[in-house]
Amino acid sequence: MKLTKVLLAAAAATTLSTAAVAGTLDDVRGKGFVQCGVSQGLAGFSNPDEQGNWTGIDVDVCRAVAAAVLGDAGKVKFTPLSAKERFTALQSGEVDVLSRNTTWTLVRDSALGLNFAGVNYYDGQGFMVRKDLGVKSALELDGASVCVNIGTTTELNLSDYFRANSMKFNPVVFEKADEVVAAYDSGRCDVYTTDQSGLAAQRIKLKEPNAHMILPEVISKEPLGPVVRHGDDKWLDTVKWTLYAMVEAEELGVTSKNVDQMKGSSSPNVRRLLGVEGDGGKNLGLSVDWAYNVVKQVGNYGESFERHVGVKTSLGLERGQNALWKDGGLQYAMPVR
Ligand SMILES: N[C@@H](CCC(=O)N[C@@H](CS)C(=O)NCC(=O)O)C(=O)O
Repeated sequence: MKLTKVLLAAAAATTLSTAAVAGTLDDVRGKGFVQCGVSQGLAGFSNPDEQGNWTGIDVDVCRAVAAAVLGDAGKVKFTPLSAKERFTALQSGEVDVLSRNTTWTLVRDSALGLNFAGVNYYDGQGFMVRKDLGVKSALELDGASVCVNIGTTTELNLSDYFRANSMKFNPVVFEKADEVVAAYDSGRCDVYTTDQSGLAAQRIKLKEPNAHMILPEVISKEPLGPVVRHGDDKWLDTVKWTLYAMVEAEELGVTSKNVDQMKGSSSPNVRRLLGVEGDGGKNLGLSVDWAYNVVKQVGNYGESFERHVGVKTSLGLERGQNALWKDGGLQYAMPVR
């Protein structure tokens, strides 16, 4: 009897919470902005300047969603979240979307009640050490102390990797990324481990970036992407197709600079993407120029990548796995038709 009551209460709670968050697309339209969960500051991904203006490829995903839904990429509010806080903030409805270098895993995509809308950066976990440690491979790290963020896949992969290679390590864990970096920089640990893009971003903050090196081993797959709540298919579609629109635009050669001329293109794919032909916007419950607004205001995927993390930025990352599929990479948009 008691158990039945508990189960009924749980079922009611689930129904209620699903109902409360079932219409994020409508909620966002109603309030006039997207509440976007981001990191507490990770260069190239989501980083505030002194005036509190956020930039980065994860920020661009939220700006692109605002452009698609509201016609204005500026209509985004940001909630900085630690790795540990991020999923609760999304589950509770504090944010509409989480766009925060978050790895797509089975547990997060199922048991946590969340859906990943795609991958905006394919990454993998690596290790950084001081050059004067004299180590050339991660396999020489037996007995090392390792600085790591709590609540991340990084922690789990770290322990898998050492166990699989019969090595021991001493974890030095913190909730805030800045604490992890400061601890590593002050010599409290021999090794700093996180996603490779994170190593590139955090290295800039070290007192002597050139005194450190990234070891060759990449020990995991870290497909990073935006996340929404289960039970909200329209919103999932919105975020998913916004990402695809950015990738498709790059593939079709549509950029923020030429998007107006491209509206006059004779290519059926370009015309459909930009709403000159077809019902793409209508089918998503968006305006006819949803993808035009994304490209015009935020840019295509390649533009966003080069602006924030590419070879000309302080992170200096190559496209690598994040090149378009036709250039040997993994970025591939489903057909916009
Ligand atoms: N991709 C991993 C790691 C994500 C993560 O939180 N990494 C740290 C270290 S780079 C971070 O983003 N810190 C930035 C912050 O907390 O502001 C995951 O999803 O668990």
